[in-house]
Parts: sequence; structure tokens; C-alpha cells
Amino acid sequence: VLSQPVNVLDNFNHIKPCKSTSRNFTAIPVVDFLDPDAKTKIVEACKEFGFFKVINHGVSLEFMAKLESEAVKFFNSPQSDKEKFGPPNPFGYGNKKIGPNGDVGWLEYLLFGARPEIAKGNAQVILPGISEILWSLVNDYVSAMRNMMCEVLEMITEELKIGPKDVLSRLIKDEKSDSCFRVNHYPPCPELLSLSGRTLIGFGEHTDPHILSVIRSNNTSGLQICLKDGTWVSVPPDHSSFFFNVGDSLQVITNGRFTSVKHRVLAHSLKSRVSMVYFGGPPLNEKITALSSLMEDGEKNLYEEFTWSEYKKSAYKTRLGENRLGFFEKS
Ligand code: GA4
Repeated sequence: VLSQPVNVLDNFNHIKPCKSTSRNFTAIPVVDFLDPDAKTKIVEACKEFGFFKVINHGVSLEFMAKLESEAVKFFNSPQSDKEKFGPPNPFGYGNKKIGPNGDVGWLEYLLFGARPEIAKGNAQVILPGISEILWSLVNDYVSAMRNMMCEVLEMITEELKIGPKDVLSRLIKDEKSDSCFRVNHYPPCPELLSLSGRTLIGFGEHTDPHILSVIRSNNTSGLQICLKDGTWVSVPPDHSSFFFNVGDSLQVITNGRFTSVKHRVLAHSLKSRVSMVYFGGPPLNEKITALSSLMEDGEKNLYEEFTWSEYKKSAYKTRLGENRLGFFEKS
């Protein structure tokens, strides 16, 4: 069992001693896209963990590495150049500050808007002024992530037998889909070496507000997920695989069958971690509510109906670790 990490940015010079043990959790569900039972495994994983890893996904490591190295170039550029893209409102470059309400983490990042543009068959990435090459790689990467996420959503639909194949994937495919993309850089923190047993928060615990998120990182550890019993477990890094997170919206759409997974990232003492995350979101005016085709006789909605725009507005008023769905739970 992992103990509570200390947020070094708040009190680096007077960290209270805290024992910290970590264990590598080996039972993270792995879904092989070539496995005929992939659908079943995805749904089981979404129910139990809200999290799974995908292998044999068909996206080349070379392609992922290219974007990673272009992102690293950006993060290695002079601070004053990076700051030209910040602070994020909501897109742009951010350093240590997360969101508008005082959250901090040991990271810097780029946030992009990522709307699909079906006609052109690519993603339309919004961050004016960013280098052509980075822009183009992000566009291609976002398209690949959107396609993969649609595949996953269609497998879920089939497995749950909840009507037309695209009942969920259409939300992400929609031209107005409010998706976004983030590249995170967690610098190493060598001070941690002399503070044995202490941990430093890279990105504080939270759930994602969206439908689904898909994350890929380099081979540096740090990502942890919270199990249903409240235990935090480390996710062994794997630069060639993708990790899917169930977001709050999918928890609502499945009326609580799927779990929006709480996760966080801890900083590493010696290695930097680079991660890229695509967040699949619906159009702003889309009503987020339990799918009627999934409800059993007499089953009640766990949540008040809201639009994605209302949920986002509410989310941006919260601190990272807050239970954002709590405001919409029916009493
Ligand atoms: C969490 C998931 C995504 O990274 C994100 C985050 C957003 C931000 O970094 O600006 C938020 C956070 C995230 C949820 C609550 C609000 C908004 C920071 C914050 C405190 C881009 C998103 O959509 O919601």
C-alpha cells in the first residue's frame, strides 16, 4: 500500500517524514486487439478498474517516438520561448500550474484543442504559432488516437449490446467533438534521492471529465491508478502500448457500470517522463446521461442530466482532486 505523497512544491524545505512503500501492480488488464475476446476484456476492465492497456494496436513505435522527440525539442527550448505559448487559456503552454484554481505539479505541458475534421480526414489542432513539424505530428497522432478510441467504443457498444454500432463513437467522430490533447513533461527531481522514501506529485490525483482518454508515455514510471478499494498501484511503464482511462462522462453514460478511474503521476528522481494524452470528448451541446438502451427495468438514473458544456464549466471551477461528479449525483 502506498502512503500519501508529499507535494514538494508546497513545502519542499520542510517535508514531514513519511514512510512510502510501493509495489508494482501486475494485474493491470491487458487487451490484445488481435484477441477475439478483446471486447469482453475491455468491458470487464472498464467495470473493475476503469483502466486497461492495449497491445497489438497497429500504431508504430517509430511514429510515437517521432512525436515524443519533437515534443522533447520543444520542452528543451529556452523558457522564454516556451512561455510565449502560455499560460494556457485553456490551450497553450503551462509550467507547474494546472487548471485555474491553484493546483500545481512537478511538470510542464502543452495543451491542444483537437477537433476532428472529417472532410480532411485529419484532426484540427488548435495552438497558433507552434512549429509546423510539431503541429503536423500532433495532427496525425490525434487522428490515430481518435480512430483507435472509436474502435474501442464500438467494441464496448457491441459487447454491451446497446444499439447502433456508433452510438458512442459518434460522440468523438462528430465534427464538433470537444476533444483535447496534452503533452506532459515531468522533469527529474534529484532532490528526491536524499529524501529517501518521499514522493513528489507530478500530476495530482483526479479523474478525467471526458468519455475516454488514451495515454502513451516513454519508459519512465510514475503513473498510478486508484483501485476500487482505495489502494494506489503503480502502472509499469511501457512505451509501446497505450493505456485507456474511463472518464466521468462514460461513467454517467453507463449509469455507473464503468468506473471513472482516479489516477495521478509521481515524479522520478533521475529520469524525465514524457506522456501524451488524447481526451475524447463529445460536442459541447451533447446531453450526457445514461443510455436508455442499457438501462434495466426500473433502473434509476444515478446522475442529473447535464450537457458536456455544463459539466466542463463546473469542472473548471473545481480543484483537481475534487469529486466533480458528486455535484450531479441524484439524492
Ligand atoms: C483533467 C483532465 C485533462 O488533463 C484536462 C485537465 C484540466 C486542465 O489541466 O486544464 C483541468 C482538469 C482536467 C480537471 C479540472 C480542472 C480542469 C484542471 C482543473 C483543475 C485538460 C481536463 O479536461 O480536465
